[in-house]
Amino acid sequence: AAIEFGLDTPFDVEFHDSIGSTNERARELADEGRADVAVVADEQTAGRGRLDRGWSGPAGGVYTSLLLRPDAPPAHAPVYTLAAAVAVTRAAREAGVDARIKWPNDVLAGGSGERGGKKLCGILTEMEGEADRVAWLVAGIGVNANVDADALPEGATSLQIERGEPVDRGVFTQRLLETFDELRNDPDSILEAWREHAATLGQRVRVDTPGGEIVGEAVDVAFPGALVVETDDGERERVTAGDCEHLRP
Ligand code: BT5
Repeated sequence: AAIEFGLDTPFDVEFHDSIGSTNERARELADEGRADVAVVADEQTAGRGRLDRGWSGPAGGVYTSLLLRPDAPPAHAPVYTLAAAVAVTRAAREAGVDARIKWPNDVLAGGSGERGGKKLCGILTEMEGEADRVAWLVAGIGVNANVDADALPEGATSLQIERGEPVDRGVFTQRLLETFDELRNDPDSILEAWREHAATLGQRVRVDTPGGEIVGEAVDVAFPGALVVETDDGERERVTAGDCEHLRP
């Protein structure tokens, strides 16, 4: 079922009923020299997560990849993941769903509210740099929208499950794109909004980083997207990448 867009969006929207991966399509468009395109699909058959993991893409989702050409150094790429998480969270909240952000790239809802709930959305940001500048950047956003629990992996939820009825995906996607567009050139607002909606801050966390495991309390987020963790010996560490688990206190 096509997603109906009623209004103009800040991006050129390319809609697909079914596609392998919207991130792959956005890369092709990058090679063609395009910018500010949102590839949107109803179903994804070969969706990708981070670290060679997969992403289930049953029909009824909102799978979108935003192709950007920001005037920024490659090191700033993580801030676009934060912006995408904020945009999804705001659009989900406007649809009546109590969504929260889990560092670095998830949006959660429902479940056991205390630790943030189940996975509603995952984000995969990819880019290519040219010397000290981003050539193109793709923010890939997978939202379980009008999808039933039996089409999703364990630990996942959807907007439909949380609301008890389907969401208007046109309105949802429109709001997501608008919010992302408002935030994308304003890192201070991105960080501020991220803190406001974070599930991770204040939690005891274990982060698996390329350099080893870090355990402590997540106390802040820092530009361009690091999690600041206070370890048990009182040190503050900035974690730039890794998988994060919310632990019971
Ligand atoms: C992510 O990876 O969460 C990033 C997912 C990005 C998907 C979007 S869809 C549009 C664009 N095009 C793409 O091809 N990709 C992007 P990661 O943090 O590695 O989490 C992946 C894990 O989430 C999997 O190993 C599963 O455990 C779980 N998972 C898979 N599908 C899911 C779903 N639909 N809902 C919730 N969890 C899921």
